[in-house]
Amino acid sequence: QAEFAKLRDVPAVTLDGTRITVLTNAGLAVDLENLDATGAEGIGLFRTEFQFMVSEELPRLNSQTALYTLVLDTAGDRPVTFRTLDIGGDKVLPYLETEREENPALGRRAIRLGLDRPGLLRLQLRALLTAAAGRELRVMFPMIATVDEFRAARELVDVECAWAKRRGRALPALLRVGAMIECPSLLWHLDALLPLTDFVSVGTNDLFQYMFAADRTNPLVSDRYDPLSPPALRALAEIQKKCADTGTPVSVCGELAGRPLEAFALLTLGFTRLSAPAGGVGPVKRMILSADLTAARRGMANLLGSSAGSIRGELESLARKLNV
Ligand code: PYR
Repeated sequence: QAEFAKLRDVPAVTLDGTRITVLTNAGLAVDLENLDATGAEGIGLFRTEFQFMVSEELPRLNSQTALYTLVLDTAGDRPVTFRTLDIGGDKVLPYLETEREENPALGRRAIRLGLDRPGLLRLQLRALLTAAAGRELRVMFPMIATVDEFRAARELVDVECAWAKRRGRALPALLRVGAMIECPSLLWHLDALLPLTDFVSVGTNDLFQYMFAADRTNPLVSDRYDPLSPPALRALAEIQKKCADTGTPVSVCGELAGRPLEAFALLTLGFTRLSAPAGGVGPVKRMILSADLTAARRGMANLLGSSAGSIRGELESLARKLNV
């Protein structure tokens, strides 16, 4: 821990000079102390559903606005990306009437619920716009499976902006709207999606759950497939390349980004923005400071061609050989 504290204010630059942005994930006011404690450069994923999950009733506009204001005040110049409500499916709220679903991970979660109940999503967007008046607002939508869903969600942002304008309210000085990439369907529609987004963030937990068709809450199957495998890493490489080609800022905010070996793999694929759980920020930063990506990329290119189900061992050897 003392070692990581020393790294707090050290910029995350690889040995061969690539600047990496290390952000952290948060969801409640108590998580905000992790920003200063870890030296994370901002919040890459603020999970707004946590406030809803710890409330006895639907948080009112005022309390949503108060939380988002506190988050932005605390973060100061550091960017914060708010993810709109990711509830439904297994995350049920007792005060919100929802239907029982046989297969909740594939059910009406997240943006699906938000689009079916636009009043709920609009209230949240109103709170975000109010909290961010005069400053930067970054908002992203979870579980987008089609370009139309993103378009519809983005339209609600426009509707709320128009509403605020009509009332003479100050709007954010800068508004960026993004999509989470966690449904595999988007991999074959990035050419259509990316021009509509200001940024994207890859939610690797869900993306791999859906790619491998393995429920990540079911211990019988959750560890059966390794994210450090050619199909998973090739999917990520494809996303990174399409984003680079279109100049779309991209980050990775799944658990993967917080584990040094996995984060090393992400860097070799070209990702430069990672949002890690607070405990992962120090270890990932230490890895970054010791990594030579030029050498690592050559090794990774070979591993991606492997027919193995997991290349974890090979990647460990590569990291060891390069003293990462
Ligand atoms: C995911 O990885 O699926 C997240 O939602 C972070």
